[in-house]
Amino acid sequence: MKQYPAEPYRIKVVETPNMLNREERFEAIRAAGYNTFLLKSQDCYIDLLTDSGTNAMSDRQWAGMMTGDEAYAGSRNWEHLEAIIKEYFGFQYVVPTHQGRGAENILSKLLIQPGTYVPGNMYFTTTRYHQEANGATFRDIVVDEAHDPEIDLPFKGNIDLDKLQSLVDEAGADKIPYVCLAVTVNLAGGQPVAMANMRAVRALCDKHGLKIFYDATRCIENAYFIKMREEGYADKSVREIVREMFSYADGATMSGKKDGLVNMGGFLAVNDEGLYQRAREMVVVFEGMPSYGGMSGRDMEAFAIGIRESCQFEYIQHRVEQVAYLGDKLIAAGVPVVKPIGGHAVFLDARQFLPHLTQDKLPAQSLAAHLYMESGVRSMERGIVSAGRDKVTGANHSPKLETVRLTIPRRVYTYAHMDIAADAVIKLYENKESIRGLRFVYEPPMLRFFNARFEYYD
Ligand code: PLI
Repeated sequence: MKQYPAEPYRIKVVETPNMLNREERFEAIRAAGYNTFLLKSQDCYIDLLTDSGTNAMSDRQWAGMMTGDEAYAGSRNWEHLEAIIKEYFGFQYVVPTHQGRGAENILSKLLIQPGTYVPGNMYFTTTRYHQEANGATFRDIVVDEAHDPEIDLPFKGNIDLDKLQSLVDEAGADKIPYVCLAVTVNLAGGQPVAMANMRAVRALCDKHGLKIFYDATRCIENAYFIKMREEGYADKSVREIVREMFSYADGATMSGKKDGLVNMGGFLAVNDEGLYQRAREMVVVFEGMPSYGGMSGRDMEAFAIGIRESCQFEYIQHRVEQVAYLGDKLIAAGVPVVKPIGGHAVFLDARQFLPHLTQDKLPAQSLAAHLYMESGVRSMERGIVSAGRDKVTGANHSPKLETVRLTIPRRVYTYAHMDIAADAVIKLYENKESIRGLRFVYEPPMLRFFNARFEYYD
């Protein structure tokens, strides 16, 4: 039997959530319009909504927070964070932002002209929003296999070079402000990109004079997969792998709230001095001074320490293997999930889970609501609701992947929590016929999944 690594930490502070009974949970989700985003945190026994900003920080990070220099300008914590980012990622210039989407906003505003195309290895909600809000069309250039939950490949987040070449042929390189390469690919299931693919994308982009910006949000998890799966990397440290990954990029946006092991923070890093100057000018409009960008001094200190901790092998091994533990349990019970299990979450395949519901009945949204009702485990829809509407035609995007994401916060839960979550899903799977479809009663125009409300069909 596979051995899963024990927690490489001791628990020093605990938080006690409410444990609502079934009736109370039914009332809570009804009041939330059957949208798990609108539940109260206190009402969720095991909160697997997201791994974003939900990390438990270490004693060293908390100690670092006490050294927060909250000056309006020139905070020493920024100097620390900037130095760490340059050292670990290898970029020459860094602009801090309050979180990932702050960096996406600045990058998109600076580089995108209306009528252009931004190719990427699958969309992410906020990333695509900023690209499209600035007049670009997003083009999905991830390998086809990423859209198939059944196909089990080690690097399902790879870019399909032929798709990228086709876009260059069709639109022209001058209509592509940059290629967006995400490590890992969140909505494909947390799937990694191989180093060989990054190298090949770089070579193709060099041929056409294209820039590449990484979405570095879960890059440490990606590096761990490279170490474990890609030939030639077993003896390299996670830190060395991270450094090589980013050597193929012109810059990166990062949400520190995931692999940065903090609750808030982000950055935009670039190598082009002119672009950096323009980003510094823009950050003061949207985020704050270039020495804090929306973060407090203490946040920046915790972020600097978090980046270092995230590259420790014992930490990242446990993090990824704990996610695999939950996924392996579900697979063993025959529950349909996206394969292979990715770095940050287990994605239930709602199409197969609820074959009696067509996609317009919002099966993943309904499954997430039911999982909460039955168990107090909060998850998130990642299907048609999250995908939103086409910005030109207004029609729903209909992603092939209709999923519910069980996202594991870092250093927060134990294997026993994973057991409870797995048992709840398995029980639901045994009673799946009783799950009905949902419809919108309130649909916000942008990023609708956050605030939408639903009701059940009779
Ligand atoms: O939530 P932000 O603004 O710090 O980061 C935005 C963001 C960018 N890229 C990727 C791949 C993400 O996953 C991401 C945020 N993800 C969230 C909130 C999530 O729940 O997955």
